[in-house]
Amino acid sequence: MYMMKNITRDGNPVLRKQAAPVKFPLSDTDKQLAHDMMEYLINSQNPEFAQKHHLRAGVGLAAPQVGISKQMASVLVPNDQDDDQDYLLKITLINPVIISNSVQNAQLAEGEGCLSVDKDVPGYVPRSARITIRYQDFDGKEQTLRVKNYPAIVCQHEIDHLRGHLFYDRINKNEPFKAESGSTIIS
Ligand code: 4LI
Ligand code: NI
Repeated sequence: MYMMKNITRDGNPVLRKQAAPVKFPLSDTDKQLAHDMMEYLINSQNPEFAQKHHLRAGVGLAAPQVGISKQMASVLVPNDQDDDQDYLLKITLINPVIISNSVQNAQLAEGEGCLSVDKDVPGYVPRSARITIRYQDFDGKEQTLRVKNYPAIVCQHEIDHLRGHLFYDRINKNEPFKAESGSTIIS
């Protein structure tokens, strides 16, 4: 089970590397990795568990964030309501590629946080409002996923991790809260 001590922090070179493609059939180690990343997200979103074990809550976790430079990331976006079982998006992306982006951008009103970045970096992180992702499932089968708004932002943040990018790379240094006209601000 992953804990905060297992999460790599900004400054660790693994976070700046392009991650390697995952090979199929999945090894038992890779299956375990997928399971453990999703488990971290579930645990981190459980208020009692998270408080007891000092887990920082997350909706996405990429393999480089647990020190493994492979193209695998888990996303667990809860529903707006507090239905504990129901998720807006629960997925493990393997070898994901964004194959199309909307022209329209979107950003989180409160900026982005990252389990690997301990300091707050204020500012909008402009991303595509809608994306189409090609990825492989656990069986190695190619899948296509279309997502928009918050889940799309989370997926882009996680895929960035697989390319060695961190969210603050995308914040406008001079005008951190400048939004492109017509872009969506998600709150
Ligand atoms: C508790 C239980 C306010 C500040 C609002 C918390 C269950 C920030 C937002 C959560 C912000 C859950 C989140 C991300 C932001 C901010 C991630 C709380 C966990 C909100 C997820 C990857 C960016 C994702 C919306 C600096 C660790 N997550 N908030 N950004 N939530 N969470 N990101 N932004 N301002 N980061 O952080 O998992 S994409 Cl679900
Ligand atoms: Ni992150």
